[in-house]
Formats: sequence, C-alpha cells, structure tokens
Amino acid sequence: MAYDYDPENIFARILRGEIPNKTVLETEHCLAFHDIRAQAPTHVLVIPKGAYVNFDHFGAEASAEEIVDFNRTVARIARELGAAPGEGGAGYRLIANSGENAHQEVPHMHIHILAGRPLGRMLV
Ligand code: IU
Repeated sequence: MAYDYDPENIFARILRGEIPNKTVLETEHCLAFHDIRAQAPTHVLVIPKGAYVNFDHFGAEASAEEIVDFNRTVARIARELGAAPGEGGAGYRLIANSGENAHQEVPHMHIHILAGRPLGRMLV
C-alpha cells in the first residue's frame, strides 16, 4: 500500500496530546471528539490511533481487532448520543472522505458522525 503517513498532521498531534480536543470517547484503538466546525447538532469525528492515511489504507492494513473496535465505537457513540434508529433515534450519517476527489482535508483516517437534524437526501 503506497501511503506515506505524515506524523505532523493535526490528528496525529491530537493523538499525542499536543493539541486539545473535546473528547467524546476513547478506546484502546480509537479516539472520538467533536469536530471544531460542526455541520450538524451532532458532529463527531472518530479516528483510529494507528497511523492510517484514509479509509483505503485503514481497510487494507488495520488488524481485525482495530477494525472491530473502530466500528463498534462508531455505533456506540451514535447510540449514546441518541441517534441510533434501533433505539428510537432519528438516525445519523457516516462519512469517510478519502483522497482528493472527496476533499479529504486531514490525512489521518476519520469518520464523521452527523446527526441531530434531517440531513438531506444524499451527498455528492
Ligand atoms: P475531511 O473529511 O478531512 O474533509 O474533514 C476534516 C474535518 O476535521 C473537518 O470537518 C474539520 O472541521 C475537522 N477539524 C477538526 O475537527 N479539528 C481541527 O483541528 C481541524 C479540522 I485542522
């Protein structure tokens, strides 16, 4: 996998504790925090602690344990924030911008959890 991870990217610095963040949840393999430019009443970013550039990199190289922890953490946060449809919530949207066409801004794998208002039919 031809990815060159930049250890000075902003999320790497957040993981090292060099920059503060509003933590929602931390697990063995990931950290979730509020996006500084929230685009919905709930806008949380979940990032793996491992050095993965984007979803492609994470999906190909993360261990099964990291991937399971990541997915369960995303689902758990949505549930705990009251957005999970199975628990009476009104639903949520997950976005993982990966690469330039998707306008990925920060080169450390992350998923956006958006909830708290109707989000429109689809994103393009
Ligand atoms: P993107 O998927 O890479 O396009 O989104 C990056 C997100 O990271 C974006 O929503 C920013 O508001 C957010 N963010 C942040 O929460 N804290 C920061 O210090 C920086 C970006 I830089």
